Amino acid sequence: MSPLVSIIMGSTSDLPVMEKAAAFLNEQHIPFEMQALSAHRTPAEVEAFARGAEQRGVKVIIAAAGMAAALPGVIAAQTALPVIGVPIKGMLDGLDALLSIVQMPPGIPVATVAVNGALNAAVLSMQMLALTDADIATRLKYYKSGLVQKIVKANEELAKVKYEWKVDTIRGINKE
Ligand code: RP5
Repeated sequence: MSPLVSIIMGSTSDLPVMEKAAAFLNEQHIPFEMQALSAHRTPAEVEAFARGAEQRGVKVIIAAAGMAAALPGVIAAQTALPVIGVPIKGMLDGLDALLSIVQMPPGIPVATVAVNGALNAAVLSMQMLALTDADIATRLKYYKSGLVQKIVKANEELAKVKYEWKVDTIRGINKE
């Protein structure tokens, strides 16, 4: 089984955040790999990874880093695969990593998710894979319909909350 998604992180200190991406891909039965590589500490290994990923069958790269987060951009500069960047909250509430990852020069995009947005990175990678894989597309539809059910349930719970001045509404319309 060769990995379709590659999760790369700058350090194992990023793992508590990136575990959410791994758990989601695992639940969705999407083969993935996970390794630590650093644009600053292991530049040669980052280059070898980025240049070889497509040939190994990887379709999407999720790259996470904190602080002066060069990793996603450096990978994107060396592959035609889509790269999803996850800014890790370390210093400065993650703003340093967010800006480092999102502010890429024209021609070398990194699809940047929220600070610590590992789950969304994994969902976005699934959406990319679903474009060309019917089984993954079916599982993605099921996952998305689960999100609808979550809000349906939330509204059932909120309907039970009673206040003297609370008017019962359905989607912003007064219930008769
Ligand atoms: C970044 O520096 C890593 O992605 C990590 O978020 C941060 C700190 O790394 P460690 O000093 O914990 O290894 O490159």
